[in-house]
Amino acid sequence: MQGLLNMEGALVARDKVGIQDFVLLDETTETAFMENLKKRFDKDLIYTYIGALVVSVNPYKDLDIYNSNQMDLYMGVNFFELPPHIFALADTVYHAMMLELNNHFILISGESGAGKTEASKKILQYYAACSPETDLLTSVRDKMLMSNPVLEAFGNAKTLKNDNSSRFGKYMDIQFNSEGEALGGHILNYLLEKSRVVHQNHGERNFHIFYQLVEGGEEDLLHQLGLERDCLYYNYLTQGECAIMSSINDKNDWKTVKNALKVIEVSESDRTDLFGVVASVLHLGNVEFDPDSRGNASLDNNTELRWVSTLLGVNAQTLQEGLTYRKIRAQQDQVLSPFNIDHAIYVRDALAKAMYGRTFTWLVRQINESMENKDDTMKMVIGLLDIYGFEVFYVNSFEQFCINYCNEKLQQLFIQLTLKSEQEEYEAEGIEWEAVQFFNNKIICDLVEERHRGIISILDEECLRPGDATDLTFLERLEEKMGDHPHFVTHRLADITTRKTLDRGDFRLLHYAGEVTYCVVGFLDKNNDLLYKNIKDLMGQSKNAIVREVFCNADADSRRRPETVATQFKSSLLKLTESLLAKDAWYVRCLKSNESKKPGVLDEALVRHQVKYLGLMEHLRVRRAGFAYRRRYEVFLQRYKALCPATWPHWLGLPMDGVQVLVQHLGYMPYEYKMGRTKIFIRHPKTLYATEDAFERCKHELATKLQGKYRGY
Ligand code: AD9
Ligand code: MG
Repeated sequence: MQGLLNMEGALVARDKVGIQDFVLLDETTETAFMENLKKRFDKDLIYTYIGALVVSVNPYKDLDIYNSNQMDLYMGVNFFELPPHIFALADTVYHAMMLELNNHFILISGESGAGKTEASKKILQYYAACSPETDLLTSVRDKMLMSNPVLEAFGNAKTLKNDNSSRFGKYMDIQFNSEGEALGGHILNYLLEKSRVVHQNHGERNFHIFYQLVEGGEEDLLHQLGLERDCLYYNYLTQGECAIMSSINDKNDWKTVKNALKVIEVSESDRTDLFGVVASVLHLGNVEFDPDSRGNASLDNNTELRWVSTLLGVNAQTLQEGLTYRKIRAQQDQVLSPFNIDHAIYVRDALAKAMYGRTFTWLVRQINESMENKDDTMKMVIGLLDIYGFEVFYVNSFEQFCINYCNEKLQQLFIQLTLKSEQEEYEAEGIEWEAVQFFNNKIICDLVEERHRGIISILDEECLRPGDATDLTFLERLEEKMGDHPHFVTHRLADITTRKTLDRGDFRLLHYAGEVTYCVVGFLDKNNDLLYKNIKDLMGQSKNAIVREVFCNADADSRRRPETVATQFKSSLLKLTESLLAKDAWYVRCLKSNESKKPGVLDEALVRHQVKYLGLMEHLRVRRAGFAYRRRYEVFLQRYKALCPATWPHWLGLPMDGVQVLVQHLGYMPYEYKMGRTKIFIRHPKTLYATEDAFERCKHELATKLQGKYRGY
């Protein structure tokens, strides 16, 4: 499958619509690559292959290529027989799984707004469409599909890069039995960007669900939740100054989400509690503190606070105390230590973030329970990885640091697997080959994650250090320990290395995908993610079942200091990588066509940059430097045996010997090919073109002869 193209299609198509597989380009230059990509994009052909890898360019317009006819067209058809498509990949992975009876995963990568989530939805839809129509399978299928609108409502938001940006990472296993029927699914979620609940940058929104509820919620529901039908009324919804967006239909989306929650079997009472949490967060955001005579935070008879206490079923007085005082044990007595206003706001926001973040995890658990494969016949999985893409904003904080670190890890995985698998195949087949130089981003992964020396370790040390640790002391530690690292820059070195100045509170990382300047403000707090015990205890007694559950369970062992956010994230990525390495990998590389989300516009400089950092040229060179094509002897012989009298119509010896006779007859020069243990390896596509042309002529002659024969009858 990974080898031969349907040459007929490719040759005919060559000039009109560009080449369907970059491996077939005459030259492997970036210019040739870009020309081909653009030629195809201008014809709305957004998919092109590099061997079995799918390159996808975001068209920013709806193309009629995902309908059920198209799905039918691609089902069970050889990868290269039809024009490149995400369905062709989905189908091929499925058939590889059925043939080899093993586990696979599809890694979808690309920067924010490149089309990863859309691609992953298309793949899921394809598998859903493949599955037979029995009651059980239909119900599992619907749940898998409906998990998307729910998770997107709670986990996606408008950012400057993408109106529907994933603010959490998602890995989904689709589980199949040995008959190839999809029996269930399981989702792992990674680090939700909780800070968005309480703060959004200009031009960005909070998570979709808040606007959906306020805009679309039924009158009596809003009444019950004490909400106004006005997004502008809520502090947590208006900081980005774009609560209402013409490109997003919150009212309609609300209906979809409500229906989807029913499909994934969230009970009526859980739905009530869930909306209760969403509404409580909105009310909390409107809780404002007044200074008392000493300038400390006070809250008297606050309506919003009363709503929070009603919706969560917690004592209003205790909640008020929790937001304005801290109880400190001094010898035998308890002393109340009042908060100043900033501190009270900090505690309020911490509660809102914790409540929302934990509820999101609860929701993923619900979805998993509903998609669980109850019948114990699961044999194989296809995993879909759709994680937040690399992002660079004007101001980048802890969240971008985590997101971009995650993208470094995925790039590292891609490098390991593509190089590894290629080398392994040559080794297994006993073929010598010439290695292609890659930029190996391991050095950046190490810079971030190395034990005791990486940025995360230094951050953790500062978080744990008693006394005067601040974001700035963290930056000083970084400067001490990383000062001369080639991918790390601070203001002291900025002028020399990049000739760009940096503020005192910034550091810059030279990521594989470009340089990003991070502002350290908030790093320690966000990494610690602390919530006072009295607030946690209060939430653990909530009458809202979801809140009670998520605050009781999560902190069962409250004596141990919880792992920091970055360390938890690092461990979860490590676990993910390990689990992926045990599966067969397939890739979709998504490219963002332009920054302004315009349909049909391809910004060449922007796309060229992505092609570069995603390593697409190197991948292409690896596919060709070695050998562009490889095919099992049996298959090669079967296709071309008519070209040689000694192999036509039957070759009775070993397929390998037959291929040797055949290629000698065709005049292949020794440097053009190599004979492996089970496959023939052909160095350059041109050799294959010539063979394919000869095959075409031969077919034509045969057909003419046959026609003549029939005419003679
Ligand atoms: V992020 O890292 O989550 O911020 P993604 O997931 O890479 O990002 P997404 O799939 O959400 O990007 O795509 C962004 C937008 O581009 C979508 O909302 C669509 O409007 C548009 N898009 C992406 N892919 C396609 C497509 N195949 N056809 C049409 C598309 N529009
Ligand atoms: Mg996404």
